[in-house]
Amino acid sequence: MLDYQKDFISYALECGVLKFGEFQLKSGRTSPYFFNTGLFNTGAQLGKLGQFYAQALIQSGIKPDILYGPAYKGIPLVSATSIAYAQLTGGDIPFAFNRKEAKDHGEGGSLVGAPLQGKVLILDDVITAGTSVRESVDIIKNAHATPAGVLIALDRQEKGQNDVSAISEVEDRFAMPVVAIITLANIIEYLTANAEALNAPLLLDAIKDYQRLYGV
Ligand code: OMP
Repeated sequence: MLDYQKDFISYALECGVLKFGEFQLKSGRTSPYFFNTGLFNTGAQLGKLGQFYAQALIQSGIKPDILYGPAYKGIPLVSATSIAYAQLTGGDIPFAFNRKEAKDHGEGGSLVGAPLQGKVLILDDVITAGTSVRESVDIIKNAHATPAGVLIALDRQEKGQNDVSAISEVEDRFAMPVVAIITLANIIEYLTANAEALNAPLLLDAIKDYQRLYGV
């Protein structure tokens, strides 16, 4: 695990973004942990979140022409990441996002920001079963641009609709990479290394039980 990944897990714990307990997921699964990026909800926290996304983008080697954030949660993500990327590298990547409802006056349309063209990197929060990526791919293709990858905060490393991982399903179906700042394996490594401080043995048992059911 790289230093920025370790720092990201510490920061997520500090901000209450990574929580342990019993959580009902969008997929209907009951999970012993939950990662809520919406709780990075102050200026300083969003600024730091953008830096973590920008570091993962640099680490991935992907060179997108534009960042795309699906409404609503993707909007602060593309904004914060593009600012952090410019600060870290001096590079300036345009960004765009969609409206949930198309506007029929003024500039019209459902896309806001830079023109959606060239290689588009989708920014999202978490992939569990992979349902939300499909909609973004459709929007990008309808704009005659090319989906070039997905950058997320956490890969939960779970099965998608079949027995393979949701991430591999997305990668195979859309022929593009999915890159995460951290994976569940990183969280397990972190808990194992900080076992005493975090009362981790019980958490690790619950996570391993969950992995036996849904993990890949
Ligand atoms: P899929 O669309 O099934 O991949 O689920 C991803 C969505 O689930 C995210 O965009 C979140 O709305 C939500 N989610 C989290 O934010 N954090 C988690 O740890 C788990 C989920 C989830 O419900 O699976």
